[in-house]
Amino acid sequence: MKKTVFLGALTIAGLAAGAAAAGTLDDVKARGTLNCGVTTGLVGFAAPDSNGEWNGFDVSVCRAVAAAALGDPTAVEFVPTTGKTRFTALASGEIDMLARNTTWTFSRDVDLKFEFVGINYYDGQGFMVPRDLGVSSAKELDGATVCIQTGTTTELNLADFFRANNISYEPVPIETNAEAQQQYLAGACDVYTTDASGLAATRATFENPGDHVLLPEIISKEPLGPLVRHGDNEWADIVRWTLNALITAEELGVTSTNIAELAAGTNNPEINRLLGTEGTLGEMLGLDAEWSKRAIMSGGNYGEIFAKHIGESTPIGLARGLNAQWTDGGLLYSPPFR
Ligand SMILES: N[C@@H](CCC(=O)N[C@@H](CS)C(=O)NCC(=O)O)C(=O)O
Repeated sequence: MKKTVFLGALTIAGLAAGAAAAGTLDDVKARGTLNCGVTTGLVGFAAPDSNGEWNGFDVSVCRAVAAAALGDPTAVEFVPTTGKTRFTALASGEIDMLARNTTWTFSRDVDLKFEFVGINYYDGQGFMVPRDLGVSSAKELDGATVCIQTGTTTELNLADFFRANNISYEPVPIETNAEAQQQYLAGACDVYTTDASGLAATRATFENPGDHVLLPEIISKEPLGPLVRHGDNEWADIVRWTLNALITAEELGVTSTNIAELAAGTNNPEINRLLGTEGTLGEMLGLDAEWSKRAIMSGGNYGEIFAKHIGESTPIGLARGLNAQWTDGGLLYSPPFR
């Protein structure tokens, strides 16, 4: 008897915890804005323009989710976070999602209790040095001072790499990319190490980008993607399938230019399901039929977003590489819209 009462109490406690964690979509709708955690500023990925409007590859994911869930890609409150503050901001409920070059790791998922809903950029950690340092490999960096952002995976990878190669370094800990850039250009560190995409984005803002080289070593896997808290699967589904909609749209050739025409109906059933003219996928998510159409219209499909903000025709100049569609030899592969 006692045992039954005890179990009953536990079940109720469990349900209460579940209820407290759930309901992010309702909160977002009641508020009328999505609180999206981004970086403090990394041009190409997330940074305010001269009008104070946030723009970039990661920002586009926030806008797509706002378009899907609220019907308005501008209904986003961008919350700048550092490598250190991002996880508390998400865990505490200050933000509804984090879209900030954050690496999906075991401990962030299991220990910090976050759910990575997918990968929007397959990256790895690299090194940047001034060209006149005359270094051509990271293995030549014995005794170097290294600017490194605290609270990041890159801090741990750096230690591993130097230890494995029997060389030493002196860390110069910094909190934001702006600070890293300043310290590096002032010569406070010989090397700046972070995600290779972050290095390319940072170098692109230098007065003389050609004076700095990215070394050939990529020392880690940094699968970057948006994340939410554990405990609200319905919300996680919305963020996950919004990202998948952007990826699938590129695979199926749905672009910001032809979407209006395709949304009138096509003879490709998956395009029709994606755009809501066939099936009830939107309803299953607790949204309307046009959720993903709005998400894609907010900034284009994945390929359009990549090309506009960080691609080869931008100063950042990143090749698609691993981030090409699986049909083009890359790793981007959305599960089917069915
Ligand atoms: N992917 C790594 C590193 C992420 C990171 O902090 N990147 C820096 C350098 S690219 C950044 O985004 N800085 C922007 C900022 O300081 O707000 C992680 O998840 O720990």
